[in-house]
Amino acid sequence: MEEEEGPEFGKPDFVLLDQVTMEDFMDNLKLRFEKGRIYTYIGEVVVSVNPYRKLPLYGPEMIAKYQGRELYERPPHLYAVADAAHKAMKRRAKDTCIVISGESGAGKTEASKHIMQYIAAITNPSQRAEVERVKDVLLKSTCVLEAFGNAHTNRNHNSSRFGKYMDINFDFKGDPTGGHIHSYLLEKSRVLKQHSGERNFHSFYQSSDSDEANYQAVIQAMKVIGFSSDEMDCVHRILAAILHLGNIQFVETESGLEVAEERLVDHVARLTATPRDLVMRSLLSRTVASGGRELIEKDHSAPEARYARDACAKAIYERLFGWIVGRINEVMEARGRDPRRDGKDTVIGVLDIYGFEIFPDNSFEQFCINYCNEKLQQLFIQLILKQEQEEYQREGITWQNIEYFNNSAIVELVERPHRGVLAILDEACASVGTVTDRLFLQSLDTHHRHHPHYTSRQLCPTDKTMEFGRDFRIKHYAGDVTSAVEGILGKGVCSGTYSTDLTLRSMWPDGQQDITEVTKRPLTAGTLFKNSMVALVENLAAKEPYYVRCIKPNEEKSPGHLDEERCRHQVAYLGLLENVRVRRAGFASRQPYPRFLLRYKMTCEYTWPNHLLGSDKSAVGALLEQHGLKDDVAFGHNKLFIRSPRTLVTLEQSRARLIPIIVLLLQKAWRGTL
Ligand code: AOV
Ligand code: MG
Repeated sequence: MEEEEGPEFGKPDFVLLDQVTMEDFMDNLKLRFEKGRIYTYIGEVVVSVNPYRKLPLYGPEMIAKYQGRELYERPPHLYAVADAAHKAMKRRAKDTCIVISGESGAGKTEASKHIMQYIAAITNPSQRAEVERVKDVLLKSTCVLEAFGNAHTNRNHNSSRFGKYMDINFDFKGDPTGGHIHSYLLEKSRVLKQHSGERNFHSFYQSSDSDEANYQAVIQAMKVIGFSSDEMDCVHRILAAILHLGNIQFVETESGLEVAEERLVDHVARLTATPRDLVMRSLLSRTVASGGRELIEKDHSAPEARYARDACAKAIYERLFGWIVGRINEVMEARGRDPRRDGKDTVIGVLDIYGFEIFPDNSFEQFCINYCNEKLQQLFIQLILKQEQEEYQREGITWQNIEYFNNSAIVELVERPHRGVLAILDEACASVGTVTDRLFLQSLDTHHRHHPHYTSRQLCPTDKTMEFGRDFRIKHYAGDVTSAVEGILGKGVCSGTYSTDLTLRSMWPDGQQDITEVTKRPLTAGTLFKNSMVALVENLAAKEPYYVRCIKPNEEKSPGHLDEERCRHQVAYLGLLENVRVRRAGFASRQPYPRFLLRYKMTCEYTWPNHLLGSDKSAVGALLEQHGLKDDVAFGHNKLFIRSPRTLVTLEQSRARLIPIIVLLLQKAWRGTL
């Protein structure tokens, strides 16, 4: 590896380990981490450890080092993977995707930003204005979406509370011409309440001016994207309206339920440009279908009114977020597309989701977030196995099965039709009123009493970490998560279609509620989420995938400290050892001839410093002949396939022995003593 660090920095690829044990893996990870080498490969997969400190690894100079290089020419880096994805797309007109995974706080969002910056930096050498514009929007969208969709949690001070998949479209020159963002289930309950030590979405602090610097950055970014001042004004009014809404309390009086401080309703009405009595009515009553044909108003009890208030605040924020995503998409859609080439674009997808997380209290949203991570882990397993299998088959190698922890049972537990947790939830939601939270839990217990990944207090009475009639637990691949069923069945109706503000009204494109809206059985949030996950996985599976596997080094967000126990756990559940084993099962390594020569040419007199053997392939042949290693390899068209890790180890050792000698020789040569 040119410019590569010597052996004191450990192995740049875990495939080069002498043996694949957890100990060896951890030793290498730790050694590299301590030396500021936070990236290490497993083949083409990047393992990344969050350093929690600024490292001199990014920026224009670094980008220049990676641009157009092959993966192994430089020390492992996100840039190399971004370049590989871009190159593959450009050379072979193939859609690619970069899937970034890891638990909350592991560094996914930071990684996705570095990747986007890299792609922006290496494209559009001819400075076409429309491409520059697309790049600006792509980069600035991150800042805006983080303001509205990220929050300080106990696990991460800038935690993504939504899943984000961004497609970047490229023209035949490899320049970005547009993009599209899919967002997945925003954790909207955060608008109402946060765990102790956590915060609401950043946007609320920014709009009330307690976070001036970021506020300016967001406003600036929104301007660049093309939000009008009316639109930005509307956004701020909505944020203020939500804050007022949250403060509304109810009192029971002789004449019925009333709002304690009516001026708060006035504020909400004014800020949302909605008739005051409509706001009042939607808090104090709801529309229900009577006899199937007529709509009637039914008064709320105090808890119902509080529920309506909360549901309304959540719904408004969710709509606001969705609308912002939609506006960004409109802008990216419209720019730079050449209509003559429509449909011929290629795409790089970048996936940055919310990471696996366990809180003391987990709600429906954590359930969805963790199911999402489970689904992506399943995809990783399938693709890694599938890809390897295909490559080996092309080379006529018999596939040796590697034992994996297969998480499909957990995915099934959640999404299986008719009896999966989500299907049971759908059933229960369809009959809210007759089915209670408790009955829902009982139904889960009945269906899954023997499932190895499901339990509850009812099924395990001695386990005091769960509460009777309240909790169920799913044993996820990454850890056990206990969720409470309280309120899981509820649904709220709230609408901005009565607003006279056009921006606000456009957030409710589905229009006014009619009798069919009230009576029909809507898709539940769970089913919608499941459908979006299934579509996401299908989309990713159709692309050539690149992976970034992020590891969180410690719980304290402390720079430079690597908690071995925590890391070991992540290495285990991410299946990284198995990844290395699969990679080595048939052929430990495959490398294009030039790359192989770069790394090992100093170990052979015929190839150092340069060979005269015609092709790189024959030079590699001569090198291996000299080492007596030729029997252990297969010569592909472009790549050398190496069977046993020992061969690589031998070469590595020989290289390590020679480096100091070569350095010495070079030093002597420079000093003129040679
Ligand atoms: P996440 O995206 O994986 O969590 P982030 O990317 O937000 O995690 O990283 C968390 C924090 O770790 C960042 O705000 C930085 O302070 C620090 N960090 C991460 N990567 C780096 C890096 N390469 N260099 C320096 N600091 C870094 V979540 O969104 O919670 O799943 O839902
Ligand atoms: Mg994130």
